[in-house]
Amino acid sequence: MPSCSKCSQPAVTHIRYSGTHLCRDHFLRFFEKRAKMAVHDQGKLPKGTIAVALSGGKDSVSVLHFLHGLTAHRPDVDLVAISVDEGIDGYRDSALDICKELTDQLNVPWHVVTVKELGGYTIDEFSERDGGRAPCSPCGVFRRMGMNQLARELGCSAIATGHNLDDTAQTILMNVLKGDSDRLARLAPHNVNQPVEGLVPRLLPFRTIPEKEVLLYALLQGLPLHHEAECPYAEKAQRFMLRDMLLELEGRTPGTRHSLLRFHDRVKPLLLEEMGVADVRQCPNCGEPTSSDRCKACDWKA
Ligand code: Q46
Ligand code: ZN
Ligand code: ZN
Repeated sequence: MPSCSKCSQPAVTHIRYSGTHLCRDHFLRFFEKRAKMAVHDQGKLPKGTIAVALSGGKDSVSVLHFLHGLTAHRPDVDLVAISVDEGIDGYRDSALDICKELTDQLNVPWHVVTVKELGGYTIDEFSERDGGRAPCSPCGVFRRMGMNQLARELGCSAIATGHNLDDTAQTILMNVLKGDSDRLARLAPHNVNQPVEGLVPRLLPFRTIPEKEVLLYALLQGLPLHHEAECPYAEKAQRFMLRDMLLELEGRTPGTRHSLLRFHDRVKPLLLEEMGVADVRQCPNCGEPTSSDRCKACDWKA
């Protein structure tokens, strides 16, 4: 590896889309600068308690570590970690051990809710009920619901998640392909200063940072992280097909993921203006916010 483009130290990485080689210190500075800028662009860190969605993977342990450092001198901000245990045999348990280890290390309170408590079935059971199909729809629905409920009960002003550039670009593309302009308009990040009734706004500090760089950050910081293979349902999930597609496109045309993000940033305000945010109402069944007559979680429970 050649030396750093900014100093004489050996480089630890090559940032292809900017054409620079960076040493450990310059990489960490470059990484945190973009994460701070994303927080700033999303309305700055709100006062009070911020929930950090923690799964034990590289993204979530990194975002907890980053925010722990960022709030160390902010007596007006507290962190709390929240996790949803989906009930996926052989996959989630070891990840929860990592969550325990890191929250103990950082002295951050940690709360867990299970999909079984929320929806009456584990994600494995939802898959069985659905003829063995990938249970990603109920998984996403109950994860969002669990995070929102926990954060609301804990009085949190925002939920920070570790979503990186690759995740964000995949979600945008997935909703474009489904033609779901409603979801596109409501996708996180939200402006933490303009919350929607019943919905705790999402903060995505790493949304402009590629997945590979988040992994490097976690490794360079020596964070405990879940190395298990992917979720056993990942192979069947559309998201993972899009991940491979996007990586191929990125290989041919570096900057593709950033372009998708910029596209969404420009289109989102236009969609919101056209649809309005006011039609979020309470589900008559469970009281959770929804844009339809009944929320998706209640549909799955039925
Ligand atoms: S955890 Fe859940 Fe993912 Fe597994 S069941 Fe699908 S959505 S693949 S990110
Ligand atoms: Zn350097
Ligand atoms: Zn409901």
